[in-house]
Amino acid sequence: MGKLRAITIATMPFADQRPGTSGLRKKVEIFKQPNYLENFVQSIFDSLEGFEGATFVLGGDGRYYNREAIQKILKIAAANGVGSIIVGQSGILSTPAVSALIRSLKAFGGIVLSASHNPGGPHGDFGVKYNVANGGPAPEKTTEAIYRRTLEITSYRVVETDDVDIDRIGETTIGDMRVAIVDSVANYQALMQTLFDFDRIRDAFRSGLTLKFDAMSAVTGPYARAIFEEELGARPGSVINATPLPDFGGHHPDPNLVYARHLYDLAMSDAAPDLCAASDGDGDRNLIIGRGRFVTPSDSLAILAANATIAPGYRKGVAGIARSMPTSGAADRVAAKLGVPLYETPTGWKYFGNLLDAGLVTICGEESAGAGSDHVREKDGLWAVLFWLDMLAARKESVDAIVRQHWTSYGRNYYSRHDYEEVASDGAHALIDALRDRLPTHEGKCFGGLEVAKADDFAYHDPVDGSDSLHQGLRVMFADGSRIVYRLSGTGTSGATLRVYIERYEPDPAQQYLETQSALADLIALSRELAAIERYTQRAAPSVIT
Ligand code: VG1
Ligand code: CO
Repeated sequence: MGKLRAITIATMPFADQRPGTSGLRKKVEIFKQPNYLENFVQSIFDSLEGFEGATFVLGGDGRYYNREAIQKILKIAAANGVGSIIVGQSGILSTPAVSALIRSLKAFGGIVLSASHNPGGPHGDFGVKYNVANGGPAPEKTTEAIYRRTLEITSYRVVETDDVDIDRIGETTIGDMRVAIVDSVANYQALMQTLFDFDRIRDAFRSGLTLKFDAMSAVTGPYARAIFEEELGARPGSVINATPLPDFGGHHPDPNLVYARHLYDLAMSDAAPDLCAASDGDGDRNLIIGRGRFVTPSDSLAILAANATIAPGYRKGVAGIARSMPTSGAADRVAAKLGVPLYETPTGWKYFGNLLDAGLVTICGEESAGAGSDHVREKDGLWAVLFWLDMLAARKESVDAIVRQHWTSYGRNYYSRHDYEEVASDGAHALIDALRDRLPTHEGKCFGGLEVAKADDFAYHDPVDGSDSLHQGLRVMFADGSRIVYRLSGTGTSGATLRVYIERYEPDPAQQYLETQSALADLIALSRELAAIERYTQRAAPSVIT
């Protein structure tokens, strides 16, 4: 039994602790400041009510500072009257696995330690996110309450005691709090078995289906090994970079065409397996590339929704589909054909939670490589890969054939995101402010033959709890269905990142096989001109194109 102490926070005020799109993300150096993490964690407990004696889940993606943070959080939790904490072995839990555990255990909430797809290591990023009882990220009103508390608290409570051995599965106590170290994979794996036809996928692997999954030295390695190789029989070596490393082996664990270029190159080569896939730092994103065919996340969402009844978990069909506003309209066409509602939400997974809880939607996704369903309340990288594997096994067709058939039936939404990373914050905000002011004057005008049908600052009214979220991105929508969207990232940790989303709908099958950037060339040029991007950011071209 350790000693309970209240420690005065002497080093206030800290750098801003307002959570962004996905929790609090900062440089490791900032998190390591004395009392910084403690301040935020105490603020979480101060903002919650009625959790005394309750169960929480705790784990992270294994990045640098994960282990230290876990020890600190355990001691603060014990001092605040938490009943039990369930911790993934060695501190490892993917974001969807935390969500699944919270739901299975009917826990009060959970804490996810990750900065997702941002680089790790001593000079990389760290992050803390609080998830609520439905397994999803805390809603805005909770994160705002936590933030307000970080500004006023003066001390935190902690039990002074030895560190817990988090590498050994088993139970111990800190003060009156039970600490259970559990297998990081088992609960999640059992959930996946209920959703997909594992026998069918196993047969497909036995008959020669090939997979290359890159865990990017991040959290999904142990999950992917256990599920793809050990349980489903994918050839040994199908999973690469499978050991979670504190600095992700120096890689940027963002599974996109820039940071997972080698997978793209493999998929386009003669040695291509049937499916190349990857996930990000914390396991909630997915990259899907078939032999000779990259699947955009927006298309992947639409295709999964259109084929949902193939998988045992979705045999009854989907109640509705939700997508974040910047995600392409491909899913809208599927929803229309299925006769189910389509919800358009702001960027960030937390907005899907209410829709899923209320049973209004079954499948949701974002253009940023996130897809998921009502099985958890986070996006889920391995779930998406398993869904594609099950679809390949059931349809016995290639990824390319499935995508081409989809475009023939529904039309193709050419889509690309242009990111201007780490630009000066003042310039980026000035760009958005100026554009917002000009938006109404654009309506009805023509730019290079394209007529602006509508231009607005996206606002979302939550149909379940009635809350409103304003200023969620500037949209310029053209009469032919094309669209340009501008917003600032809420997950970056240095300067500002301007994201520009460009989309054009092509119903004509003869025009569906252009190279994406060429197909969008006019709109891309217009996106720069309309917002005077170079003038405000001093950048003539984006730093990342996906
Ligand atoms: C980005 C993506 C967004 C995603 C968020 C968290 O946010 O655009 O779609 O939900 O990251 O993803 P932003 O504000 O930087 O655009 V994860 O995998 O980083 O938790
Ligand atoms: Co992530």
